[in-house]
Amino acid sequence: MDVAYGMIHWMTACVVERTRRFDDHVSIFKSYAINQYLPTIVTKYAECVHASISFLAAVRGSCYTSVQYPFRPVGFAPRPLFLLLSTMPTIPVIQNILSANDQVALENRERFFEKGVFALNLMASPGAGKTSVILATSERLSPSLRAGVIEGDLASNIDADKIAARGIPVVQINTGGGCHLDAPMIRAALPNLPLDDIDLLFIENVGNLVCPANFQLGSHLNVVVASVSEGHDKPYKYPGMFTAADVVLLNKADLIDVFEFDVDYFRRGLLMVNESAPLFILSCKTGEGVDEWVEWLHQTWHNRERD
Ligand SMILES: Nc1nc2c(ncn2[C@@H]2O[C@H](COP(=O)(O)OP(=O)(O)OP(=O)(O)O)[C@@H](O)[C@H]2O)c(=O)[nH]1
Ligand SMILES: [Mg+2]
Repeated sequence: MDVAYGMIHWMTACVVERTRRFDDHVSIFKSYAINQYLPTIVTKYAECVHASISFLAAVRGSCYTSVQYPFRPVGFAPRPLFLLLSTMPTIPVIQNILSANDQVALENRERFFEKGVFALNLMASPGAGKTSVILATSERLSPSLRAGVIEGDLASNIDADKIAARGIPVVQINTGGGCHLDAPMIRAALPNLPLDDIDLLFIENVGNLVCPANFQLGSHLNVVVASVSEGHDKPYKYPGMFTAADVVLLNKADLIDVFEFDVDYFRRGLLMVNESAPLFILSCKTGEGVDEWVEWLHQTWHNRERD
């Protein structure tokens, strides 16, 4: 009996350990899949993992659950209590949040369609140059394209003031600690912009290379701004963000020599996660490369799908 119990104990431990590794794969897969609009599949996949772990833990009488649950009990617990905890449906809540956000994102997209607005979601690390890109781009836009801006920051109006000083309509969203913008925030900001007088809407997301990529805003184009001073390894370390990009701008090209930035290494990392996003190497400080990016933006605007 002891031997049989020992075998079950050992096998359970092995499977749980494998499942934990499996959980890592779930996390990686989830970050890609959410970007590809597949939260439902991910949820089902993760639910299977959750159910397997719960069952094994129930057999063993201890509390093995996924490390991602904040309420995870540790050590041993009475089996009825554990069974109650292990059956709590946590992951579907994530699905609901994402679907609710995506629903509002669709409404935002409809609003943009009604008003003939083409929206860009600019995402980057803090200080990579999002505001500088907006300023440099809007300066070079053809006079027939009128710009507007939504600024997203944790706090302050600093960026909005810079944009307003150029005479561009702008709304500041302060997330009060939130690490990304979401679709309801954009919906709340839109009535404060003269959408009838805007053709291109720049949405500067909160400086962060992780969260913003997971939340649809209703925009047409994801613009990821990397910068030389962050180092050439960012596409390898933050694949989710670069996977979500429709176009990548490598800013601060004037600092390439100073930082011994390996452009080929950066480009290879980008190609590994995203083969389709064009890369523009530019400097908002010197103006180098900005015209090429703006030319591409004009072409993309002309070829845009009227959805
Ligand atoms: N050398 C150099 N500095 C730049 C360039 N572009 C922007 N900067 C500087 O980088 C700093 C940050 O630029 P921002 O445009 O404010 O960056 P941001 O991404 O909007 O920053 P947050 O909104 O704080 O996340 C500023 O001091 C800019 O002057 C560039 O091409 N070269
Ligand atoms: Mg900024």
